[in-house]
Amino acid sequence: MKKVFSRPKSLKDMPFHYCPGCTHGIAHRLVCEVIDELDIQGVAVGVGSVGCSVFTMNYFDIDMLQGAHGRAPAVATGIKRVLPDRVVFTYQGDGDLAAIGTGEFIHAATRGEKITVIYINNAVYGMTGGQMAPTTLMGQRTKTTPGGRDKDINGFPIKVCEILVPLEGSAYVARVSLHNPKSIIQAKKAIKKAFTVQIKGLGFSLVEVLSTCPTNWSLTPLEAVKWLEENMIPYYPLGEFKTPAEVV
Ligand SMILES: Cc1ncc(C[n+]2csc(CCOP(=O)(O)OP(=O)(O)O)c2C)c(N)n1
Ligand code: SF4
Repeated sequence: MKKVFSRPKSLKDMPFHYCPGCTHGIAHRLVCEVIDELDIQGVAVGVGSVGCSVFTMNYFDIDMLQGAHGRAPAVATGIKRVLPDRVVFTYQGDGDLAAIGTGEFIHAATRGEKITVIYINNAVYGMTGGQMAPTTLMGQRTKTTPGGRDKDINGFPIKVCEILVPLEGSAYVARVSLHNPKSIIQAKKAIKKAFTVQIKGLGFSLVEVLSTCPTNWSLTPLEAVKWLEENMIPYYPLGEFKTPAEVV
């Protein structure tokens, strides 16, 4: 019988703890498929963040460390400088990366650290119960913006990719989404490119992955992917913002 589905080698046989319809699990699988295809399971080192994805070390069958909240790029920098032959990446939520960790990713990028950041943007703090994140959309209701995000009170949502593009140390910057199969295939291509940029020693790479949080958006899984497509993509346009000539 033809085998049509199997688990990536680098993804442990362990049920995800994520809520139904959460796309963290898809993002995990894509990272592991890329690790397998690039044959880097033995040299890949992941740095987990604090947030719903805090248990990444339970899922990725590679060397994993846990950074303090927001500090994963600093931890990854240390690992990569000591062990330059490793392929080092962080896996961070938007609260982790774009709130408490704002200084970390910007400085890692501007230094041109040869690390890869997988940045999961679900427009909310998932783990702590749905408070506003720096990425929460204008008008979006959260636990701390019950009347909707208001620019006069909360400011504007942060566009991480657009911040990184002008920095000379950033080599590859892309934004992808997980709302349908076509976009998932594109997301995997971007993650593979980001790792390839690191392997070729070309500098800092980041892939922003638009993700769902049906639980804190108070939507069903199906409504959540539609909400992402209709509300997040217009504000966070998809695409490759910066690609080195060496990696087309
Ligand atoms: C120093 C510190 N401040 C605050 C927290 C509380 N905290 C834990 S996870 C989190 C936000 C997580 O949101 P995000 O990074 O968007 O990830 P998600 O849960 O949505 O995947 C916060 C504020 C903490 N653990 N440590
Ligand atoms: S709270 Fe949101 S981000 Fe966290 S596991 Fe549930 S759906 Fe995913």
